[in-house]
Amino acid sequence: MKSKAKFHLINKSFFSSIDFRVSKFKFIGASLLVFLSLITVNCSTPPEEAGKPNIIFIMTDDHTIQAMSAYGSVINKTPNMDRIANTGIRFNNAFVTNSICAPSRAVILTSKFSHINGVLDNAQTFDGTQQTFPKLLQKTGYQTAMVGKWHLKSEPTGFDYWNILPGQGLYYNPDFIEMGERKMHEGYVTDLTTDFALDWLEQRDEEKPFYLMLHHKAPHRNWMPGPDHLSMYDDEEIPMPDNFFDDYENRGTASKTQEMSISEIMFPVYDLKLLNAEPTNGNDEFMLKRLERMTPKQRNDFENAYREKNEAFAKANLKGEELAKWKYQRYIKDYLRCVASVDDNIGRVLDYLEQNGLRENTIIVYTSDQGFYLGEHGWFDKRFMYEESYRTPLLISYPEKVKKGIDSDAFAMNLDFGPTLLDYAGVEIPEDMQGKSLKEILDNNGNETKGWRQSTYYHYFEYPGVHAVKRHYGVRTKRYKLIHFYHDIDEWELYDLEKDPKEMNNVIEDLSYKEVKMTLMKELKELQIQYQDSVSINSVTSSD
Ligand code: SGN
Ligand code: CA
Repeated sequence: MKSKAKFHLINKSFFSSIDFRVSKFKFIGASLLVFLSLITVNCSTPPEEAGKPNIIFIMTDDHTIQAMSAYGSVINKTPNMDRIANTGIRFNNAFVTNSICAPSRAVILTSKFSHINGVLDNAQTFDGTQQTFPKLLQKTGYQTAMVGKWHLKSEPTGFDYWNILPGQGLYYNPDFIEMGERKMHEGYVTDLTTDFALDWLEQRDEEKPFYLMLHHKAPHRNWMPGPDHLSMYDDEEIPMPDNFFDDYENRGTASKTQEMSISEIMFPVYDLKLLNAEPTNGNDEFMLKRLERMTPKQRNDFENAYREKNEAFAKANLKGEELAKWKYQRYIKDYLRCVASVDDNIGRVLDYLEQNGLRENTIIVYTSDQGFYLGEHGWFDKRFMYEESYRTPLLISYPEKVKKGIDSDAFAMNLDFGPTLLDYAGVEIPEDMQGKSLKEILDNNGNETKGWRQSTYYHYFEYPGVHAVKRHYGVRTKRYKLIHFYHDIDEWELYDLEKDPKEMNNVIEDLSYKEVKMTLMKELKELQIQYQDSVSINSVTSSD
């Protein structure tokens, strides 16, 4: 207003200087505009204009690509996960470095292999003072939150807000620890985790970009379905993998001595929901305690859902293969029911983003802490470097910058998540991070860029331990996989994934693969040097 008045006061006698004054006014006006727009950028420009995307990192526990329609599942549909895939990229070859929960989480946070970040197995405590990518995002102005399963024993660091499940967490009426304070919440864990994440989004500072880690407990063992999915799949028979009755011929000792067999290892009450069976061990007792923790309605609905089916099972008196098939159906249906609840809740998050105009400028990552066996080789659980548990789902959507509905065969690793998100946030990627930013693959519409990695390295440590999977490390290329099982054995396995995608035939002794074997041994050593995994370099050298 003031400058406008001043402009009208310009006297004719100053005519000669009008041009100068007008341009001066223009200059002042323009400066004012620049100043005002700068203020606007600082105060109310949505993050997209400030160039920083919002990020939601959604991770499930033990969800595998065989149970995702985006990956061609023949056993279920996950329409909301498809919404992420259809608005972004699907990685066809995403792998973990150590297929187990806490280690995988530590790898993701640090972008460093387990032998460097210190979490080799589920028993170790994460050193939260070390560098993590959420800390780096927080330092550059992101508001950060971590909601759901954490499992790293130490308290989360690098988050403005955290609300986590203690340990593995419970499916019904779980405790959560919110910023150090432990409280029980009534409800189903997948719904509650989503509620807390949406509550945090709702109260966030809209002037700043956000980074949210939304970590579901589901579909982890013991696969307790939520109230909305208790009778889903009741009238269906889920197809079984054709190698369910694997006899492990042509494989090594590790496959024969594992304890992950659906037909042999599952506990009657805890895993199979034979709720009136005699408890056989601590897990079964634990399951009965979990029922007591439910509200009368929750318990009633849960018990009713299994009653008739369990009565029919008791009458049938199944034995041998028929019993194994029944166990598979019970297991897979409960697993898929848990997945269905995750999928519904992902839908709630996507709806929230859409309704609040946040979808375009929010990067959504969907992944799991590792893959899982859904009856392949007769197994449940993970740990092995075999395909089903070595792979992990990876979908990334970023409608504003990433082409929709594409896929990529490039080798991605969970080690890459941190560098990728830092890259998108415009934060320098620290040199000691061992992963690579996937942004260059996304920018290249999913096509491999020059010099992109052609092999991945793996190392699993939790042995002796639950499920008895022996320690091993290995290398995978596009066509082959070489694994060394060590510690209390010294056995090598080699698979030709093109001829034998289900890894049923170890060709390590086959002379026609001699050269392949030599090349892979060399590659393995190089990767161990690159990733500084010194313990195993020695063991490779000694058994070479
Ligand atoms: C528990 C489960 C195992 C599972 C580990 C690790 N047993 O010990 O089946 O492999 O967790 O899972 S249970 O009887 O307690 O359910 S992880 O995903 O956390 O690594
Ligand atoms: Ca897991």
